Amino acid sequence: MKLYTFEAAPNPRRLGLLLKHKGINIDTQAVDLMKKEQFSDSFCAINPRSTLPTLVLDDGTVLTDTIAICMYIDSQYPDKPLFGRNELERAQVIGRCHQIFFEGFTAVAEVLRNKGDAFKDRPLPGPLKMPQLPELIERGNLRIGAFYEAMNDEVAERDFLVGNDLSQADIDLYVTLGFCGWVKRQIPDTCPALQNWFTNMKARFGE
Ligand SMILES: N[C@@H](CCC(=O)N[C@@H](CS)C(=O)NCC(=O)O)C(=O)O
Repeated sequence: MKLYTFEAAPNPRRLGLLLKHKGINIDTQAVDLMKKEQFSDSFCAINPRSTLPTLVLDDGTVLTDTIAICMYIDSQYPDKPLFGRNELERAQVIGRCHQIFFEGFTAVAEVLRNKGDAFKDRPLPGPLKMPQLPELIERGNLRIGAFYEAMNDEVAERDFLVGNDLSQADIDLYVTLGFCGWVKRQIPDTCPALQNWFTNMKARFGE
């Protein structure tokens, strides 16, 4: 198995925290997104979508979506499971991960990638060239606000999003809240439960 990643980026971080939690070391090669190495011929030959993380299995199969990679590794290293302890919890974890990605993660990306030269012609990850749409920044910020409120309700009365233990859903929420900082958003004081949850999660990961 070989992992291509760039630790600082948020999708790679979702996987990185899974690996850290489980204490797994995988043969890893860094692909520097700051240097746009994801568009190099050598990496495009591995993953034409030019995104990270990318996992290549020993039989040559390539996985290019974070959730799929996390699920696969979790199944191969079943200690400290992060996708639930039964089928229902598994479905709930995947549901929450999908919600967090769609409602939170893509909202931040909308704000981040629709302005500035760093993402000029690249408002979406990958090789597709498109114009930035600055109108989406305001909407993205509104979506982030709604996401904070929704997640505050979720963690108001429990420590973990699913069941009684840490899951990938918690990791994804933690990473997404950190990603909000990239667009200068902080968890507002109207969401004290979420602030508290984030502080606890930060301590758990020693960050
Ligand atoms: N579908 C992929 C998307 C992953 C993704 O967007 N990764 C970002 C880093 S956080 C990336 O590789 N961006 C490359 C780019 O912006 O060109 C997934 O869910 O893992």
